[in-house]
Amino acid sequence: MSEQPFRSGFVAVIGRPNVGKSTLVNRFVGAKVAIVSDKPQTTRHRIHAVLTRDDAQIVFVDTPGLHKPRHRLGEYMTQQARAAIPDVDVVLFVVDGADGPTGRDRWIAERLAEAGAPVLLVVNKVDLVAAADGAPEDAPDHLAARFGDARVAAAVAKFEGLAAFASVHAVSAATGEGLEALLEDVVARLPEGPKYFPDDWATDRPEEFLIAEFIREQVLHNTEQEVPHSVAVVVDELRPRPGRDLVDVRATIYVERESQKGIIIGRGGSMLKRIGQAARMEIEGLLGSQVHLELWVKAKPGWRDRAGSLQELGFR
Ligand SMILES: Nc1nc2c(ncn2[C@@H]2O[C@H](COP(=O)(O)OP(=O)(O)OP(=O)(O)O)[C@@H](O)[C@H]2O)c(=O)[nH]1
Ligand SMILES: [Mg+2]
Repeated sequence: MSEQPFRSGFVAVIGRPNVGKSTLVNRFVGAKVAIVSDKPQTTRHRIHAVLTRDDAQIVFVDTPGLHKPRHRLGEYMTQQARAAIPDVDVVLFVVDGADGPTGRDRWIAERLAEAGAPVLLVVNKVDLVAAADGAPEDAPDHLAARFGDARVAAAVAKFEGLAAFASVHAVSAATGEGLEALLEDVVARLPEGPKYFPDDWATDRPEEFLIAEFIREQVLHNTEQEVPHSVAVVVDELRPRPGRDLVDVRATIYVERESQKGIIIGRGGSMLKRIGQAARMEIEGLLGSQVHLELWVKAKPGWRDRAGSLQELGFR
């Protein structure tokens, strides 16, 4: 009996903002490696998320959504995403099955045509597609035969022609539907190779990064319009208390304008309290200990367009 080879490699997860890339990556690795929100442009950095199995190690590279940058931060984000495309073994092009294809989807599909690696079309949010009202549109026979649900087949049909994809999948990162088949397709395309990361690693990012992101996620969930996009979070201190199951975390929430400080703090500090409580629960889950979280709010005027400020806030 011949032994199965161990496969390993890098899988870039690419798409426009808000299509569900980070949700998908978290689901695959079974941990919260990347924060998620219903606001576009949630992810700002490239994040490696590692899934280790007996027969394979898959390193998913979550990326910021590709969009048209309006400031230096946006340029950094799209550069992070584009730089992930060369040198990977597989590209997952994630689209929102319930919305599109948009001009941005077409633009990305064209760019991906030049990727050296096979590009898999991942039509996400099929739970929303299947639940839609109205009569489904017609889909080509090969898709109608493969996808039991006529609405899902019609959604896939809209995207299938954007490029010459190596394969096509309809999934829901929210419910898990279609993810097993997608994962097996990905693993089969990886070369034989070593383990790049230890077995118990979920991400290459340090605890400070995840903690800052968990705090920013709560800001995203609790604020609207320009405020969520104007926020950056830096962990200033992470210190276990000697002899106790307690970690002190001090972090600063940066905003772009003095007026935004009031929004984050809220009446009588109520908003900051809500953000802090929710973030603390997540951080306690991550660290596996009790956490004392101290949050500060500071204005750093126009930081999204200033090279120096971006550097200070970790966008290097
Ligand atoms: N119904 C449904 N919602 C989903 C699914 N996948 C993601 N979402 C939601 O879509 C929104 C965006 O998800 P994210 O994972 O943050 O999307 P993203 O592509 O990483 O977004 P950016 O980081 O901004 O590029 C969130 O509200 C998710 O809960 C899905 O399969 N079904
Ligand atoms: Mg994301």
